Amino acid sequence: MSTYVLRYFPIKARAETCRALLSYTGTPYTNEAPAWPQNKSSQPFGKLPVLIETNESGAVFELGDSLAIEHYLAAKYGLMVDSSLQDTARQNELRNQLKDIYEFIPLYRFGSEEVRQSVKEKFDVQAKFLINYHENHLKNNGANGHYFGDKTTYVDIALVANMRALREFGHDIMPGAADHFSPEKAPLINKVVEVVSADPKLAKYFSE
Ligand SMILES: N[C@@H](CCC(=O)N[C@@H](CS)C(=O)NCC(=O)O)C(=O)O
Repeated sequence: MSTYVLRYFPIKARAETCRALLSYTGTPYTNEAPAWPQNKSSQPFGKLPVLIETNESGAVFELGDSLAIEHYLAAKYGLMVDSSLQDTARQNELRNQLKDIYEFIPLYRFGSEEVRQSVKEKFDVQAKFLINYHENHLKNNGANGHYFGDKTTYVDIALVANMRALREFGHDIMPGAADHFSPEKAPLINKVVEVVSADPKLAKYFSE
C-alpha cells in the first residue's frame, strides 16, 4: 500500500478536502508543515499543498495543486461520480463553486481595509448563488444528505471539508463568512454535513 505525506501549512484551509479524502479512504498519511518561505523554492509551483506518495517499491510521486490532488485521490479510491459524463461534470461544477467561495478568504486576509469591504460584498453575492444552486441540486437528489444517489462521493466530502474550513478558519478571518450557511438558510447543505460527518471513516480527519 502506498503511504502519503500531505505538505501544507498548519491551518484549516486549502488542503482540507485532501485531508478528508485521505482520512475517508483509510489511507495512511502524515501532515508535514515546512518552514516558509525557506522551503518555497523546493515546491513544484512554489505553493502548497503538495502530496508526496511513496509506493511499495519506494517510487515517489509528487503532485502539486489542491484540486489535482483531490481528483487523483477520489479517482484512485473510487469516489468520483462517473455514472455519466454529465454527472461527472456536475460533480466538478459543484465542487469548484466551493473553491470559488474559498478564494475570497485569502483575498480578504491579505487585502487592505478598502479592498476587504468589496471582497466581503462579492463573497456575500456568490455565497447566495452557491447556496441556491446546491440546495436545489440536493433537493432533486432526494434531500438525503448526499449529492449523488445515496452514497458518499467526492463532492460530499469536499462539502464537509469546505464547511469546516469556512466555520473554523474562514469565519475568523472574514467575520460573518459562515453566517450564510446556517441550518435555516442552507438546510440541505447542513444535512450533508450531518450525514457524512457521522461516518467513522472521517474520525481521523476530525481529530486533527
Ligand atoms: N491553485 C493552487 C493554489 C495554491 C496556493 O495558493 N497556496 C497558498 C496557500 S493556500 C500558498 O502556498 N501560499 C504561499 C505562497 O504563495 O508563498 C492550489 O489550489 O493548490
